[in-house]
Amino acid sequence: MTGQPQAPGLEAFLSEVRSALGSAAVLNDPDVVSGHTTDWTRRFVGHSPAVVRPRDTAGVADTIRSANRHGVELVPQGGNTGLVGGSVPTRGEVVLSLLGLDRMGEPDPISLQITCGAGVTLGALQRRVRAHGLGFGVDLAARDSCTLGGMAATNAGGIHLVRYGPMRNQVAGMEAVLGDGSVVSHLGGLDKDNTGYDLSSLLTGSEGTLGVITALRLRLRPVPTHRVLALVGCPDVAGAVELASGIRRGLGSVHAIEAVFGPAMELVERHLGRRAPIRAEGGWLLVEAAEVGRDPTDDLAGVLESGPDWVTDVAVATEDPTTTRLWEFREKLTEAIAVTGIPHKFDVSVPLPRMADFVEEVTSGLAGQFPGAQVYVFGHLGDGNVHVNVILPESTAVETAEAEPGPEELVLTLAAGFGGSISAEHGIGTAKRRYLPLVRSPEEISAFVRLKAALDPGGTMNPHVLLP
Ligand code: FAD
Ligand code: 2HG
Ligand code: ZN
Repeated sequence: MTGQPQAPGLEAFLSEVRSALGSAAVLNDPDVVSGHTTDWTRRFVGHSPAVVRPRDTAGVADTIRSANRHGVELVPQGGNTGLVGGSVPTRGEVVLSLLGLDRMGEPDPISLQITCGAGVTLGALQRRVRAHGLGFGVDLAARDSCTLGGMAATNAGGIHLVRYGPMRNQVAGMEAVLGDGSVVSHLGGLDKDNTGYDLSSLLTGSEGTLGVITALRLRLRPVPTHRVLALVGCPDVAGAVELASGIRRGLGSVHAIEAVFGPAMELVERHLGRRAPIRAEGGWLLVEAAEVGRDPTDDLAGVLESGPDWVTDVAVATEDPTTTRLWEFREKLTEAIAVTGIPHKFDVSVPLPRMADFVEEVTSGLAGQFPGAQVYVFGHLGDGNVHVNVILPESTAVETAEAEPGPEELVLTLAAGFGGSISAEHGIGTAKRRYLPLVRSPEEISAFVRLKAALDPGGTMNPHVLLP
């Protein structure tokens, strides 16, 4: 806990919230609060006087209105699996935990939709709809902790984006409490509805800066009955890109195109205690095809056979546990990095034709500027999105990204210079807010500021996140 001043109205706020929500909704035992003040990577360690945990939308609205009255800043938090420091109170804000909003409706087999509270985890949703032969379009390794509200707030991507798009494409309706305390609800789930501004889309990806998402109407997908996964060894990044592009062009049932490059594979192999079934010079591509009622194995084999001549070494899986064990060489990377050190994480996207040059320049640039740094590159190659993780020889925990400026300048400037984005999926958070002007014009940032002022006039909601 640092000596930063707390809002003068803090005690009045907490007492008002206790009266409105019940005293059990305000947690201030330091041991409990500390569980909410460090991010998943352990890089961002904040502090907070209390965690407020409402159980319904009215409780969220009461909390936000009271925070406005007393000048208290709030950090919305779901599963706290975000990777850019956006869900932790880096400046002593009160944490508004949404985990209590965990009600889940029944899946509607006609519209293929479901309504869920924002605090429902992705894993709980997957389990609920699976019994009905349905699945969800976004899947990611943090599934048992991350919440649907947090995923919408970050517009999460994940491993099936190449098939179903990001979280925004799954949202058919939303209920939210805006920063001024007003409740906006549009949960009808109509696929066609051109009646003005799309507030659900605006709040998706807003990282808790405009309001709190309290419930979601979500699109569901039929669970593929047939899946086939191939691990392909590639000579280099350019080869992996060439193959990924051929698969995007030629495989209608494509379900995932993921890549793991050199040292990242060695790291995850050490972490898992086993080696990938095939060796490769430069990298590995994991390609999944999936369909309902039809086996896409021959289609996948066909597209690989008509690919580059060097495609010779391929490991294939069609059933668990082999499929899961193969996926782990990609999915367990974040965990493998976390046990190795405190990383600086980047989730950049670059136009695919320039990807190989970007990976070459970023790895050689990092080696030159940060001797001894461990650099791991992997990601959603089919989407033009790679994750660059950098563990500096002496990485430390910090309150704000400014306290330990590391490779951000190099990696983000390079990505922007290649015509890419400084965030393809995790968002800007506190980690990258200084760098937003690299990819957004002054006019765009000014529009962002005016939107925030309109929906959150008191500057209550995550005021130190996203905007520079
Ligand atoms: P939190 O971390 O609690 O919050 C994230 C942001 O959303 C914060 O700014 C917070 O203030 C805001 N927020 C949270 N809930 C709400 C709400 N109800 N209303 C308004 N704002 C809210 N991301 C990807 O995109 N693709 C991946 O493949 C992926 N894989 C991951 C794998 C691992 C192992 C981990 C740890 C993380 C991964 N992530 C990935 C990152 C992360 O963004 C997602 O896990 C998820 O979107 C965050 O959900 P959460 O509930 O934990 O949100
Ligand atoms: C993934 O794709 C996640 O696995 C996390 O987005 C990436 O650990 C990372 O950098
Ligand atoms: Zn990712």
